Amino acid sequence: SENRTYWESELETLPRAELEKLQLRRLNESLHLAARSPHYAKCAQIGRMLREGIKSIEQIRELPFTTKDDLRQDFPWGFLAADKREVIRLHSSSGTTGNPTVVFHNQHDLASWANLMARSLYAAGVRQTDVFQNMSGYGLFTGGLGFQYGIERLGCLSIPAGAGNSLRQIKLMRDFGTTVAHAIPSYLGRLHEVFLAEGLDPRRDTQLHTLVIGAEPHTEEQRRRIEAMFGVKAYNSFGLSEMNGPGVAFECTEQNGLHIWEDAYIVEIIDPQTLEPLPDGERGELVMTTLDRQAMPVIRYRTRDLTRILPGACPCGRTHRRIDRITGRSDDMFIIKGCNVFPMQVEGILMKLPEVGDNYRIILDHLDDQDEMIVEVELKREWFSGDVERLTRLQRRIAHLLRDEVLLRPLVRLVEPGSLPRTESKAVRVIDRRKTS
Ligand code: ADP
Ligand code: K
Ligand code: ZN
Repeated sequence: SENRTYWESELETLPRAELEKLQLRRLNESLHLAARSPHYAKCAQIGRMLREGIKSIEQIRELPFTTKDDLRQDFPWGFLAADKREVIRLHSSSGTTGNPTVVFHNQHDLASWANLMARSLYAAGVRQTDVFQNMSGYGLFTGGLGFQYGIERLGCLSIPAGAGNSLRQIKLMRDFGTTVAHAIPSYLGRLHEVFLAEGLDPRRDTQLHTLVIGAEPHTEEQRRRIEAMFGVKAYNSFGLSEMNGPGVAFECTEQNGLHIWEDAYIVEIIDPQTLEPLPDGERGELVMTTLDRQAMPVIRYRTRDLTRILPGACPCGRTHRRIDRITGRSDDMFIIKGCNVFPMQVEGILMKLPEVGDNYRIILDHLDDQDEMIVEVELKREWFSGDVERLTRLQRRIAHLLRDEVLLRPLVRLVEPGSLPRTESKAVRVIDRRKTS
């Protein structure tokens, strides 16, 4: 019924010991299935483990990792563990950089994914009575269909709006009384500008109460801004195509980390250099194993996403552990003048400043014989005025705050709102021009 706390109370609140028993049983099944694929059939460790039996979850550490390169090399059929006739959908990365990757699903897999998605949304307070507008791109990108089937499984009225076309988004929202919407965080600043340009205030002129934001890294500061702009609660949604897509980990209404669904995945955090496991609380690379996927199980996948397991229980009563928001990918760190910098460090500083708007980018360039980090910052309309002295003071202050954070003084350029390029898909925050010159 409408007022229950959990989508699946028993599974979501399973005592840890039982949850681990379930994981062990499912790991066994997943390894059996995986061994049918050409890629894992070659894996001697899996073969041995299946012969000798698995006694504890920790034994997973004896198995090799799977990387994005493995998926690329064995593209397209190498990871398929089922008869082709049984497969009913694939999602594939665009492959604009390097070879593409592909993930296959059968009936069971898609039902399981839709259920995880419904469970996630339910935990964030979404109910059957909500009108849900999905402003994510459809097609091969998993944010479209992944959400769509979850919304329908939950029973909301779904509006598959797709990405972009802000005027149409706003019209749909107002015509049908949208109460929940899903979008990437970098798009929402743009959407808000269009609301204002139309003389509308989303806090007053829509019925939105919840936004689901994800698919790209963002800071707590950016979340709070989005909540203030739209007058809603915004919940962090994490997923990746290799592990289905959205519905892997999700914030509950406590907003204190993302429950990662451990009946469907085994979660490890490793040191990305030594590859050794890290204890709860320590930040490292997230490694995941599918437990409820048949057509294409993936074992110990190195996501490259950096996070940590949050110690302690969540007041909501769910026993599935929580990960902290993703602070970046091990491969999006850049090094300039010997300093290691993550784009989210820059965002964290910028979004705390009330003068700063919602878009920025970092350019790495080779100027006058040395490498420079240039931070272009869009200001809020009311701040972008002709008062040069005031702007110069602000520019110095930003450079100073950034230097304290990243230990390198960047060149700061203050630009007009709306002047930086925008994408309808994930934001491009860093442009490295050093290699081409
Ligand atoms: P692509 O790799 O083509 O971008 P995916 O949808 O598979 O397509 O992207 C998954 C990646 O997106 C994750 O590995 C992670 O880096 C990022 N991501 C997804 N959700 C979040 C989130 N809530 N916070 C931070 N990063 C996220
Ligand atoms: K409904
Ligand atoms: Zn919780």
